[in-house]
Amino acid sequence: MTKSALQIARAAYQPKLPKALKGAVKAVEGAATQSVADQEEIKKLFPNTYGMPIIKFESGDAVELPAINVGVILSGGQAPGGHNVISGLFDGIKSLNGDSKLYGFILGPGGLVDHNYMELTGEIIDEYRNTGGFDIIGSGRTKLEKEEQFDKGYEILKQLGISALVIIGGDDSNTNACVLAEYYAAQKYGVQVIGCPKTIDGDLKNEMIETSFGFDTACKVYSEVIGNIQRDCNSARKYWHFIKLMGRSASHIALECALQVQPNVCIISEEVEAKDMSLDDVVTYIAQKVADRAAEGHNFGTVLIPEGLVEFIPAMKRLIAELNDFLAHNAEEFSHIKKSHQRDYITKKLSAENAAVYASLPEGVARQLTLDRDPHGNVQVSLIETEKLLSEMVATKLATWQAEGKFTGKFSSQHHFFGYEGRCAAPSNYDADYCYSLGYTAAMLIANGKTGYMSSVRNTTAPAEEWIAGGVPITMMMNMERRHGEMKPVIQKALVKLDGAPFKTFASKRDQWALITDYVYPGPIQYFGPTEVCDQPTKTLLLEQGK
Ligand code: FBP
Repeated sequence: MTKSALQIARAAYQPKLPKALKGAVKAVEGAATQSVADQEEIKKLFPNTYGMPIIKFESGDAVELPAINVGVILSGGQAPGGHNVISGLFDGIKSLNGDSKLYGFILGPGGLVDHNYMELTGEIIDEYRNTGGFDIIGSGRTKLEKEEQFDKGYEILKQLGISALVIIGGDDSNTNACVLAEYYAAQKYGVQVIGCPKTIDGDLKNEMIETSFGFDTACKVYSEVIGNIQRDCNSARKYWHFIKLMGRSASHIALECALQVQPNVCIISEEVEAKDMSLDDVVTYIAQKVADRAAEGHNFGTVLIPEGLVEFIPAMKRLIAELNDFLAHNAEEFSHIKKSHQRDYITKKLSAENAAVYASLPEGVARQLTLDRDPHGNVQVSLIETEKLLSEMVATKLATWQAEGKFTGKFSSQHHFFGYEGRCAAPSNYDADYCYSLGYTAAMLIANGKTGYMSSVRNTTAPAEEWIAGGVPITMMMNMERRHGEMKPVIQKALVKLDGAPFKTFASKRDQWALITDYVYPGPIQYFGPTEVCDQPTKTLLLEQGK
């Protein structure tokens, strides 16, 4: 494999670990926990893994432990730092007993079910330390939810002598990890299951999970390129750039990038929903900012749009919910409808209110809403070209205003979608350290016999020495939600809080950023250099922690 100079230098980086993980550890148990909502139902569904205590690791006495075999799965979308979770896990189990072995299941949860695996030796691990991507074993979106899959998985775990499985994934994958942990505990299979919080979207977080890994690096990559676009935009002064940012549900990425680059406009889906805004309200809001800047002689600007926006516009959300339910139950019938008749067919099946909204959508958007779901039943929002939809609608509105004499400027747009560019970036120092610690912590949870836990590393705005490592029962994060037309126990998604410090800071500045040109150009992630340049966490995390 040919390597870049940075790759070679970066391979030698030694991720920082919390002080408590540097030698032998002991697990300190906190009080019993309960789920965030629907306690009775969740307790009934998880009799073996409900109510367990929060775990915190502290320095302890060295104990001789037998060698263990551990399996690891990367699940869902890529996020910078996955390889460091695996190297932390590897180093963790080796620190417990040098004969321990790590097996990786290939291409996500499907690898477990299909018995597709490889042993991850020290040599392989060393090739991937501090690198981006999930290519060490690949990732996939197969949903692990059926007992046949669990049993098929158990066959290979038993064959390889694996007594613990680590699932690195987002909220859906960790929900499945918990269901699997419960099932293996109920069957007394002797296999522990531990989750690790991954997703660039940043929406798997709570009191005990400060952030999901990958969010830090991905936002820094997007902010770098948005900054570059802003400088181009401020040099040519002739384009409005409509920039869609990944984040299929929550707007954390858009908000963090806005805090980093100070764009002219940033839409936050959660606010759109709270204010019950229609698509036309969003378009009018953007068009007004364009008109206001034009009045100052500025016919250029930047607009950040979260990927999941359409699902947060209440009327669209109701439509999508009905479409999800309908398509979940009628997928077979729908697949036989000719493409040219699909729109008519769907319109006839929907309730009157939703049919009217559906009929009003441009052809392309309407079609995208009925395309294949992902295995979790979600609309594939990354396929909806919201940046083009909005800029076209803004252009139409401005043309009307021009005819009425309310707009005298020029409007010319460019479109961008940043998502895949950031998901496999070389992890920032923050993600490199955080991920390594998450993996190492998972090893310690396994050593302490835990199952149904998520690896948790907290206090991460302080120096790594002071980070707090431990575990949090996954059932604690659960509530009941409607999925595929049925009520299911799932981890509650963390959306942008409108009363939280990150949003409030943005809201207090946005009118100023809209009118005057006050762009910030963050530049590329730095891996070597002064700590204030290399080790900064996200603004979101700093603000959430009152820093
Ligand atoms: P995860 O939630 O699995 O981490 O994936 C997040 C994400 O990057 C979203 O931001 C995006 O909508 C989606 O994955 C794209 O999925 P795919 O890689 O399947 O195109």
